[in-house]
Amino acid sequence: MVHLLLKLQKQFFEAEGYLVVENLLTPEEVDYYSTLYNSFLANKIDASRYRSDLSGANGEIEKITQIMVPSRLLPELLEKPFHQQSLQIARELLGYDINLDFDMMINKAPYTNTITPWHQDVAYWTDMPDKRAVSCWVAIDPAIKENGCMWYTPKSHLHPPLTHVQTANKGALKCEGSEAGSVCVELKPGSCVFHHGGTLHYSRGNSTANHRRALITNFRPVSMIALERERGIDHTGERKVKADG
Ligand SMILES: O=C(O)CCC(=O)C(=O)O
Repeated sequence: MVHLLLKLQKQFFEAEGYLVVENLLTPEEVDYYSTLYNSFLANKIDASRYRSDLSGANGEIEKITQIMVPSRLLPELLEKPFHQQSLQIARELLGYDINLDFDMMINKAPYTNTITPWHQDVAYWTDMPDKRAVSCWVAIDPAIKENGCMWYTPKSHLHPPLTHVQTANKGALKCEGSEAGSVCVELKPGSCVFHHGGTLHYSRGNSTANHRRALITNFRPVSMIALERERGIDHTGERKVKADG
C-alpha cells in the first residue's frame, strides 16, 4: 500500500497537534470543489437544514456560513479525492480503525471581518472514551492572514481541554487563546492542514474582497462514531457546551 505521509510528518502531528499537507488536490480538483461550493452557497443545492451563521449574527449577510454534512446531500462527495485522501491520511495519523464522522463547509464572506473564536473541537463533542480525532481543513481559495487562515497553538492537544463558553445567539464556542505563541497557516488552494481534536485554533476575520472557502472532514474511530450515533449525535448542526474539563 502507498503511504501518503512520511514518518516525520506523523511525528510532527503527534508532537505539535497539526500538520500541513501541500497540494492535496490538483488545480482541476479545486475547480470541481469551487463550483460545487458555490452551488451550496447560492442554495442551488438546498442545505438550509444544515446551514447557519457561525458568527451568531442574524443579519441579511451571513458572515461565517457553516454548512454541516454536505455529503449527506451529495453522497458522491464521499468518493471524491478530498474525502478519500483526507481519510487515508487520517488513518495514517491515527490508525486504520478511523473513519469519516462528518464533513462541513465554512465560508467567510468578503469584508465581514469576523473572527472564528479560539476553541478546541473537543468542546463541541460529547466526551469519548477514545479521544482520537482529527480534522482536515482544505483551502478552496488562497487562505491568508487577511481573509482568515487558520492559527494553531502547538502542543495544546497535549493538555486537558480548556473551559469554553458559547458566544451570543448560539454562535461559536470560545475559550482563552492568543496569536502570540501560535502558528499562522497560510495555504494555497488545494493545500490542507490537519489538526487534532484537542488543538487550540482560531481564524481572523475576512477583510478582503473575496470569499474564504474551506471544506472540512472530521475523522474518529469507527467504534466512537457508533457510540456518538447511539447518543443521538450526528453533527447535523446542534451545538452544545460540554461540561468543563
Ligand atoms: O474555518 C474556520 O474559520 C474555523 C474552522 C474550524 O474551527 C475547524 O475546522 O475546526
